[in-house]
Amino acid sequence: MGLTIAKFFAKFTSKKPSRIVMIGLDAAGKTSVLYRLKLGENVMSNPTLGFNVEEVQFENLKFNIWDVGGQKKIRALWEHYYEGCNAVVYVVDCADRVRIRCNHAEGCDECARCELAHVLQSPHLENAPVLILANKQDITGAAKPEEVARLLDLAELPSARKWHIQGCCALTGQGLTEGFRWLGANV
Ligand SMILES: Nc1nc2c(ncn2[C@@H]2O[C@H](COP(=O)(O)OP(=O)(O)O)[C@@H](O)[C@H]2O)c(=O)[nH]1
Ligand SMILES: [Mg+2]
Repeated sequence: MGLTIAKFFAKFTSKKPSRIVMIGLDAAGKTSVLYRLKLGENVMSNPTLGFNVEEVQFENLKFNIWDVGGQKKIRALWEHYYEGCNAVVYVVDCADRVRIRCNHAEGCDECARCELAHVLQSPHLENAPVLILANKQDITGAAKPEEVARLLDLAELPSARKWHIQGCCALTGQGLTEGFRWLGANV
């Protein structure tokens, strides 16, 4: 995994400063993915903004990570992190089927599907490719990537949006190389 991930990062770090936002519901596995990437120290965790954002800087590349979900009121604050963003990594807990998709006709601000839809409405993210990490594939009964794609309505995204769904396990790192390889090729 190391070499491919290194190549992926080289692609970013050779150019102007890059920004990736990694988001998802709480407990989806964002911090675990980051840890697996072994990018270095968690340089900042800032709860004073009204939400807790992890910031990891690796050479010229900056990762901002936070939990979406149940935070409708502070959504405007996220825009600051979306600005100049080159890519989105959206992490989904595939073992937590109840929270992948709500059954409210009018939507909600708690499930993975509705939150992704909100996030992608940001004008700053208009051209950003989206890597969806269908995490926790090691858990028996977890929804498979194809099913998650359906539950998230990915096929309904505008045709200009580049997206890719990748099954993975953040604990072992399985699938992360493939996922980030796609991202590297599509930024
Ligand atoms: N079985 C399993 N557990 C995972 C996986 N990824 C994360 N977890 C666990 O899920 C919990 C939440 O993970 P964390 O990375 O803190 O989620 P975050 O809130 O999105 O940052 C922790 O107990 C992790 O150990 C995975 O791929 N498989
Ligand atoms: Mg976390």
